[in-house]
Amino acid sequence: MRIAAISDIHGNRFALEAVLEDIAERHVDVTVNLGDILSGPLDPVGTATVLMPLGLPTIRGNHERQVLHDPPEKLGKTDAFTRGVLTAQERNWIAALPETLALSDEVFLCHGSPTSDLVYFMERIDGDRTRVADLATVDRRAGDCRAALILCGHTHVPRSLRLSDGRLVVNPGSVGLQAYDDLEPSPHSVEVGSPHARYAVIEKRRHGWRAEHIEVDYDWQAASRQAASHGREDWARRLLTGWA
Ligand SMILES: [Mn+2]
Repeated sequence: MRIAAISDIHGNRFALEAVLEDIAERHVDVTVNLGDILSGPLDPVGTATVLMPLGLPTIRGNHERQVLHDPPEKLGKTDAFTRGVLTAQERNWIAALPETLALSDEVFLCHGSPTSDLVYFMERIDGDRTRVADLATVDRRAGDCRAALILCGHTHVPRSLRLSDGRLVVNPGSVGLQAYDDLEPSPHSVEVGSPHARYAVIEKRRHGWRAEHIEVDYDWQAASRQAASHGREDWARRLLTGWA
């Protein structure tokens, strides 16, 4: 079984199309999408137009929830832009997505952790940065999820950790956004440090699941220009550099 995992596309159609082309050459059995799909000052509708006909096993992220349900005064600039451009077709699509999904007895999909779309599963915030969390903490966050392979997204940091009982937790990183700032739970930056789109291929081998993290060249200049044209110099800079 070979699985391609994509996550945190954030409306970046340029990055998504490059990643899908790369996946097409890798002979996977299934591609799964781990949420935060459309929210971004780029091309939310175009991104949905590429994804909807593919029918990939897909879960929603916190941004799908926020775009659909947050009251206007709570909505950030990026989610507000996204809400403004989505039509009923895209709204209905994301509204129907599950929060988590058991792909099989062995493979579980979640956005943050198995119990929350906001928890950083494998990271902890240290000052204004994130670091890898200790294994006991990651174990605790896995809760009673017994799947041998747990796929998550949300932090945009490509990472794989093996828990003490052998379960593998994999975050493929972000397809569409390699750096961001957040104020919750305290102000911090996340930065991958390069602009490449990220995803992962996870394969079941004789001794268990193994992840390969992949970076993909794409036209990040075009993505950056698109963000700038929508008044988002902050996104334009991050897309171009991978630094916050
Ligand atoms: Mn995200």
